[in-house]
Amino acid sequence: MLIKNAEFVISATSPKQYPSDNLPQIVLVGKSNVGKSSFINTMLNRKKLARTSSEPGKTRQINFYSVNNDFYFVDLPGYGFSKMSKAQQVEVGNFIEEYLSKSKNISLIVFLIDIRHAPTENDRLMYNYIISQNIPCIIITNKADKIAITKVNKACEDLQNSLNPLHDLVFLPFSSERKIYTEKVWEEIEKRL
Ligand SMILES: Nc1nc2c(ncn2[C@@H]2O[C@H](COP(=O)(O)OP(=O)(O)O)[C@@H](O)[C@H]2O)c(=O)[nH]1
Ligand SMILES: [Mg+2]
Repeated sequence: MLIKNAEFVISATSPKQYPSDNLPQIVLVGKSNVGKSSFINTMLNRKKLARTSSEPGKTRQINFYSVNNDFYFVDLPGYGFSKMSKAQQVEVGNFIEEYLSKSKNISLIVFLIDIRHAPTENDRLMYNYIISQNIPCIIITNKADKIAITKVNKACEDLQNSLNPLHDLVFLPFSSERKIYTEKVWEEIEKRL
C-alpha cells in the first residue's frame, strides 16, 4: 500500500460524529495496551499520528484516521484496562458495542491479541461478539518481537487453535517494534477494501 496521505479526522464520542461519508472503515479492536495505536502508526509509517498512551480518562472516544482519502483506520478504546472500575469497564464495553452495531461502513476488524499470552476472558467475549455479528475479522498476534523469531509461527498457530479451532479466520503475527510483518497485513486489508 502506497501511503499518499494520512490524517487525523475526529475523536468521536457519539455516533452522530462518525464520518458521514461511506468510505470503508478498518477497525482496530483489542485490550488496552495491546498495541492498537502503534499498529496504525506502523502501518502508515508515521511516528505519532495515533496517540499511543493509554490514559483511562481518554478511553471513551473513537479516533478516525483518513488514509489516502480512500478509507479510515478507526482506533477503538481498549477494554480491560486494569485501573478502570468495573462500572467504567462496562461503560467502555457498551461504547465499543455501540460503534460496532451502528456503524454501517465497517469493512474489516483488525483484532489484536498479545502473542505471548493466552487470550483473556475479555478477548474471548469480544471474539464471540464479532463472530456472532458476522463482521469480517482478521486476528493479529502482536508484539512478536517479544519472543524468539523462530517461535513466532508456532505461537500464532497455538493462539489460533485456542481461539479459532475451525481455522476459518486469518491469523498473522505483527510487531510495531520490528516492522517486518506489515506487508502480509496490508495484503489482507487490501482484499477487503
Ligand atoms: N515490544 C513491543 N511493544 C509494543 C508493540 N506495539 C505496541 N507496543 C508498546 O505497547 C504499549 C501500548 O501501545 P499502544 O499502541 O498505545 O496500545 P493501545 O492501548 O492498544 O493503543 C506502548 O508502550 C507501545 O510502545 C510491539 O509490537 N512490540
Ligand atoms: Mg491506543
